Amino acid sequence: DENNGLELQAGYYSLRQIKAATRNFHATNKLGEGGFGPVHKGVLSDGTLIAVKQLSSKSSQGNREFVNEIGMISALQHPNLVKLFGCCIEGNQLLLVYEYMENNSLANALFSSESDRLNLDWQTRRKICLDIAQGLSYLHEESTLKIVHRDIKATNVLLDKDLNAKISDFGLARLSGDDESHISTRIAGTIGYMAPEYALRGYLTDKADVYSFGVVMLEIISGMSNATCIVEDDSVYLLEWAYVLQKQGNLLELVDKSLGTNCSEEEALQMLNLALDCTNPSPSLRPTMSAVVSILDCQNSKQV
Ligand code: ACK
Repeated sequence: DENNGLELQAGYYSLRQIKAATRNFHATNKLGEGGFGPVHKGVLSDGTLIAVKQLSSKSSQGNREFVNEIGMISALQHPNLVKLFGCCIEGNQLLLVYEYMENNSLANALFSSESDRLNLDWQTRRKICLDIAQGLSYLHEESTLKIVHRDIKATNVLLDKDLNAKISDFGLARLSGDDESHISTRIAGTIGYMAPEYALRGYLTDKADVYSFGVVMLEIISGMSNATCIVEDDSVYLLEWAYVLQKQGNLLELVDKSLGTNCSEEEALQMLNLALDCTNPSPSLRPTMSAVVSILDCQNSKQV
């Protein structure tokens, strides 16, 4: 039934297949630590590259998030969401199998040490913003399930070989339901990316994702991580600094210096102001993700 959004579209893998693909979770195939546990790279017998997420801690919370992720992502299909190929539940192993994203996370591309960092030009950065916005707009408005991701941040955006951006990590995603809002009893997300009304009062709507998206946009434009942004010996969140610069009329100071003349000041200002609109303290004054898509789409097509 096509309208049954919860139908499992993903496949099933045996532990034997996964062990063969990852050379028994060999250390050299380890991509990193995810929210649940380690993530390994693998190659299936037909040559398809995969990323395997393993649930290591056996906490009930971890289990819940893991099962939540399977349920959510298997019902979702969009070019800007990381594709779940399938899962493996065998013995005490819980594994999720994803398409492999050659260029790892956006955080890695922007903030890692010199050798690992990618040189992303302005056009690519703008396209990455548009990709994330399209993925979120789908989650909020177009998917059969209306979903709030709740943990949008640069580490949860992955880049494929052509630098297309896709949203990953649906462990904390929630159905936004029919009513406008929902008061959460357990606040989960990442400090520095969480919308104030959600962090302080548990008030959760899709506008919480819009806020996190605004923070990620600032990171993309500045090449600085929100969590570790250091300004003049003080540790200040990138977002706070952006508001100070906006007041002083110096917002352009935020633009990554390595971009040089690669972007026009007018366009950079438009993007920076859009990012700050997304982080408006009042959720109702933030744009919807589909409005953000229209604005970015328009800029993107002017250039190409
Ligand atoms: O920034 P990274 O190198 O990219 O480190 C994290 C790590 O695993 C823990 O999440 C990487 N990762 C996660 N999912 C994938 C995937 N589908 N393809 C490639 N790398 C992935 C992520």
